[in-house]
Order: sequence, then structure tokens, then C-alpha cells
Amino acid sequence: MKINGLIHILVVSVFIFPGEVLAAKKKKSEPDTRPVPGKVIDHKGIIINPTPVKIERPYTGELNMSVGFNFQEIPAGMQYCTKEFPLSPNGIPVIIKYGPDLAESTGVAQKSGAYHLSVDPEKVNIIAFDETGAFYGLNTLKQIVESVTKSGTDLPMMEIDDYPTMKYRGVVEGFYGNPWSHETRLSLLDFMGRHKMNSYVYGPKDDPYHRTPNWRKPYPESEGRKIKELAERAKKNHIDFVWAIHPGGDIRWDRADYDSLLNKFNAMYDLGVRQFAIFFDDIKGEGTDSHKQAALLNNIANDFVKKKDGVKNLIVCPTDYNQGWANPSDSGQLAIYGRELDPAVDVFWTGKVVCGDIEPASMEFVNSRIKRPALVWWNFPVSDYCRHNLLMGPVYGLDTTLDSSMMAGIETNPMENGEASKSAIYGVADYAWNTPAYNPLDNWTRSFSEIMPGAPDAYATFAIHSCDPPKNYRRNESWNVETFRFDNYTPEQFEKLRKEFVKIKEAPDKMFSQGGNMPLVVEIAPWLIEFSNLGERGLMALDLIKTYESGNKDKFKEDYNRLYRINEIQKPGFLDKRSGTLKLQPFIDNVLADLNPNK
Ligand code: LTM
Repeated sequence: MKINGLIHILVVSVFIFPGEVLAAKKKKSEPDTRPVPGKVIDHKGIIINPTPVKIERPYTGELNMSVGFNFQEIPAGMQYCTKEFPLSPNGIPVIIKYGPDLAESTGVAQKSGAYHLSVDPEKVNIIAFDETGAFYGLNTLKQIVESVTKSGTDLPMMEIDDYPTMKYRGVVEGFYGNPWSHETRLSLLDFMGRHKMNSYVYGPKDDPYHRTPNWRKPYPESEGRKIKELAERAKKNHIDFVWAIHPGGDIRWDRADYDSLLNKFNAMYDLGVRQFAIFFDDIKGEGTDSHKQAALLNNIANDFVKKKDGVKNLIVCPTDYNQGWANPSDSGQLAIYGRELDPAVDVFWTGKVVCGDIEPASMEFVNSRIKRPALVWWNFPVSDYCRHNLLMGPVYGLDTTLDSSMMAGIETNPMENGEASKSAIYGVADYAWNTPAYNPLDNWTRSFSEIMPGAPDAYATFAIHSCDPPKNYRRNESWNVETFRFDNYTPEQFEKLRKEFVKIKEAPDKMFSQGGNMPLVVEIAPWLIEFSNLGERGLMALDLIKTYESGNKDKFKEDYNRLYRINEIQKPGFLDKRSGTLKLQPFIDNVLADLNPNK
């Protein structure tokens, strides 16, 4: 027995030791301690997201909204957009017109999506560059009406000039894990349209018909029907539905596979898809051949994109999609794309690393090689590398000096938890639309009322303690409180932390009972349960410090053991659905370690 035990120890150390050495050599990822940039602004009751480029108040006064609205002139096909307004024949007249000439003569920017909205003493007037701009102008009006309805005031007279910074503003459903449900996708498309996003790239890694080996097969009829419905919903929201294929894992670069790809694209075209992407990320072997990738895209551009009615340019995700992995030389993939790839094809890029900030230097790196502004695939708030965490924190780390000459746009890769991703999507929509004015902290704070209208504060409490993943793209978390050791704190710090733990304990109930967003609370319910437990444990830890200070040894021992046991019992649940990993749970663990009566 003894000998067996010894052998076991030896075997285990032989197999474990090398791994541990590797882990020790690997650079530990550091938490992000940068303060979240920006500051909260008083919007005087009017919340518009994305932030308009220019808002002026040339008149004082308001229009009486109780009379409703009367859409006197509205372009054909846009009637459905008026559905959410209170309509009445004697209502405030609304006139909507669009067209490049009209836009030019009235000073509206010459860009898709641009519009001018004025509320003057007699009417509401929207002049737009194109139909998308008219749709956005109406969306802005809708948000103003919602804001003033909420605050019980009337419609303020104002002038808004607005247009986007970035060409692509959207979402790439490009994560590993459970693809979004059909309902979540429909809800997200409406959410994106409301926030002036215009691109949704469909590429969930775990959709078998998107990726190797089943990319060649058509969708079953029931799945095809769903794609058709998504394409229609996207169109209604002025969003390009981009269907992506991921063939690189087993592509053979022969005629048969070329035809399979074309057949698949044709089938998707018949379902209503009008823009396509080909992904070559995360593959090895034959599929990584840069010349063949470029030739494939060029051939598809000629044989399909240019021939089929209404198809937009292709998008590609290269194998060298970030600076850390890209061959920088003239014979590297990016330079080959620059020389050989049809200039109309947009090229994805995740930045300096896979998951990280987006900065000018890495944009210059890629753009100088691919000879076009890259399209950012931003790996936030994607959580497929940290599935126990939800990344609910603010959108920051995106450089605000970047413009459309440096990047074609940005698509956020979200979490498999689609409802929980809306807060980050709200932020990326704002950044992509009005990049120079992007204010991370203000944007995030504004998002709470939009996402959890009945309990914004409870949602904010959950969000601020659910930001930091344990590795990769570390994020600041719990910056509203200071934690401390049991023997080194001020009464103010203690009281502040106590109040926070009370909020943490109570937030989930408030979100469930008053939040007004059932799909979200249902989606994150397992995290909310653990969050409330965390609040409870935190309060017990604070009480334990006080009992320790009181000198009542018996009570201390009893309370210590209770917290110790509860912490152990709840640990598996906490580790599975984590919040407060940066500061709060470590605070509790420190209290238990520091006050351990058995040490
Ligand atoms: O980022 C890219 C281009 N590809 C994959 C994504 O599918 C994945 O979601 C993210 C985050 O883990 N990392 C990738 O490498």
C-alpha cells in the first residue's frame, strides 16, 4: 500500500510538474486598474443613444404632446415606423423627406444615415440623406418622446444635426458556445436598429451549417425559415444581415468545394441574404493559404456578388486577424491581401491582440498592409473564454480619435447571453456613431434605464460588480467601493461597504419584481441568485469583524464557523456563476483567512 502510494505520488508529480512550470512561466494577467474614462452628464431628462452630433435649442418652449402626432408627409414604406407614436388628425404635424439633393440643399451631411430633425413652434420636420437617415431621424424623435413622456414634460423645441462616424456599426455573432435563440436575435435586431446600428454578421461558431464540416450542406427547412425571418427583420431595421461561412477547417480549394460554397450562398440569397462573409479565423493547415483565400474571395466577388441583384461587398476574417499572430512581413497574409484581394472586400481585425483595446497603432499596422481601413471585430463583451462570468461593464478601450479613414467600422462580438449583451451593444452603437464624443461612463450609466427601466439602480449594482473576467481582457470592477483588511479600515469605509452589500443582496429581487425586463432576468437568473448570496456573505463577513472586535470569543467562533461553512457550501455555485471576483469575494476570503481561529 505504502509503496503504491509512493508510486502514485511520483507519477502524479511527473505529470503535473511540467504543467505547473509552464503556468509559472506564463505571464499572469493583471486586473485593469485604469479608471473608467468619461463622466456622467445631466441630460436634463432627454436621453438619445447614440449621442447626436449636434443639438441646439434656438427656440425656447415646448409643444403640447397631449394632442398626439399627425404624420402629414411620410415616405412610402415607412408607415410602420409611426406605430409607436400616439397618432391623431389634430396632432403635431410631422413631415419627413429624404434624398441626396434635398440633403445637400439643406446642409444635411452627404452620408447614409444622416438627418436633420427640427421641432419648431408649428411642427416636427425631418430631412434626411436617404431612407435610412429618415428612419434614424424618426428613431431619435421616438427617444425624445419617450424621455419627455417619462418625465411628464412636453416636447422641447430643438434642432438636431446628426450623421455617423463609422460606415459599419454592428454586431458579429461570432462566439463559441450556444448560439442565440431566434427570439433573442429578433429582439437584438430591433435593439440595434433603435440605436442606429446597421450591420449584423451571423457567424456563430457552433452553428453546424456555418462551419466545417457541414458548411456545404443546406439548412434544414425550419432553420432556413428562421434565417429568412431574421433577414426580413434586419431589413425593417435598416440593418444589413451578413451571413458568414467558415469553410477553412477542411476546404479543398477545388472546383467541387467552390461550387458547394456558391450553392450555399445562392441558397442563402434565396432566403433574403444580401451580404456575405467568409471567415478563416482559428484554423490550421491548407485553409490558411493566403493566396488561395484571396483568389476565392475574388472569384466569389466576380461570379456571385457582381452578378446577383442587390448583393453588397464581401467581408473576410483573415487567419492573421490580430497583430500578435500576424506575419508582419511582405510575404505575410495581410500584405498578400493588400496586393491580391479585391479592394471592395472588407477585412476584419481584432487589434493588437485577440481580446483588447482598439488603438491607432494596430490600425496603422493592418491598414498599411491590407491597403484599406480594416473593419474592427471587437472581442468584447464576448465571454466564451470565461463562461462563468458575465461581462456587464462599460464599453471602454476604444480610441476616440479613430475615424472612417482608419477603420471601416466596428462589430462587437458579444456574449452567448444575448440579453445581457445589450448594455455593451448600447455602448458600441454610441462609439461607432459619434466617435469623437464617446463618453464611456455616461453611456453605460444611461444604458441602465433603457435596459432595466423599472430597477435601473439594482441593475447598476449588478453590473458594476460583474465586469472583470479572470483572464485575457481584464476590466475594472467594483470601483465604487473600497475593500479592506479586518484591522485596517475607517468607519466610513466600513459603512460604505456594508451599504453596498445590502444593495447586492437586494438587487436581484428588485430586478425580478420591478425591473420590467423579464427576458434579461430569466437569462441571467443563475447569476442573480449567486449575486444575492454574495451580498449575504459579505454582510456576514462585516458582522464577523465586529464580533471579533467585541471580544466575545464564543460568539466569534460560532459566527466564524457559520460563515466558513456557508462560504464553502456556496463556493461551487459562486465559481460557476461569478460576480465580484475582483474585490468582493476576495474581501470575504481575506476576512476568513485573517481571522481563522485555528491558525
Ligand atoms: O476573434 C476571432 C476572429 N475569432 C475567435 C472568436 O470566435 C472568439 O469568440 C474570440 C473570443 O474567444 N476569439 C477568437 O479568436
